[in-house]
Amino acid sequence: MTLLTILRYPDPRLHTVAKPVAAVDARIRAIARDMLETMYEAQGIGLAASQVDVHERLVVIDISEGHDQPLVLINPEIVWASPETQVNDEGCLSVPGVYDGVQRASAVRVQALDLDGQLRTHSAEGLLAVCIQHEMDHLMGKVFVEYLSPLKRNRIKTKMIKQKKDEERDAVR
Ligand code: GNR
Ligand code: NI
Repeated sequence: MTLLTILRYPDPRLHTVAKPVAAVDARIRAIARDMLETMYEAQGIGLAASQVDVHERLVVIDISEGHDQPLVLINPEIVWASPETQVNDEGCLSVPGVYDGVQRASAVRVQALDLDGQLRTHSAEGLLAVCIQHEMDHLMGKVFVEYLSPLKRNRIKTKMIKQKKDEERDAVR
């Protein structure tokens, strides 16, 4: 069992654009497994490889209560998005303690390889649709706070830097 370190905003590495996964092999399966463990431990519903400093197009999601419906999306592409949009409060493991509204497509259809390298299509609405779009933004180097106003974003940045300093001070005490 390997827990990975989740990068925290405003770490510049979060803005790296991920490359496609070249082959669904043992290395990718191991990263996906570690990402799922890391996501469950952090009590998140999704995690993009970018957040653990792996810049390949891979995300894991599980919106189930029982943590028993893991979804691994490799080289995901949104092939359809509803014209209808919805504003939902979002949070992010890379921006702990911050929640704010983001407008996104209400429903999406996404094509992705699974852990067997099979191309599959998933239709999603509600929280799953939100999560898929949030994770795919990470792969493009985008964090949800970038949808907020510059004022809010700067306040968040300051809060995150202060949080980190406080933690570092606690760690040496
Ligand atoms: O755990 C998470 N919860 C969440 C809630 C609303 C909208 C999106 C998310 S994703 C987030 C985990 C995360 O940071 N994934 O990148
Ligand atoms: Ni996130």
